[in-house]
Amino acid sequence: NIINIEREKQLELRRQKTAPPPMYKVMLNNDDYTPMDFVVEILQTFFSMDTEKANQLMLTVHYHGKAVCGIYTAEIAETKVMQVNQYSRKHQHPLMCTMEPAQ
Ligand code: TYC
Repeated sequence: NIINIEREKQLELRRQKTAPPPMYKVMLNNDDYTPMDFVVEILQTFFSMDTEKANQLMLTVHYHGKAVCGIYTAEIAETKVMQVNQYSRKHQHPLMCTMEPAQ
């Protein structure tokens, strides 16, 4: 019946509106040239990590090739990637920050 169909449409719209947005991992990638101290500075500045957490994550990247710095909505992840890569280029380091879907 028409009432139930309309009610189901409403419920489906509400489900879509309240669905969590897609999330993205922001990754730091290893390279042979970027100084360790600069990577630690990046993690403190752009990802609000304390010294110990930043050093840990930097070493994870150094030994394993990459690591997740944080998980964000698309817009925030894109901004982090841009800011980190711009800041690295400005200081003439090849450090690469990238993003990928979290799920
Ligand atoms: N491998 C770099 C070195 O030995 C350090 C480094 C760590 C570079 C993490 C990039 O994302 C990175 N100086």
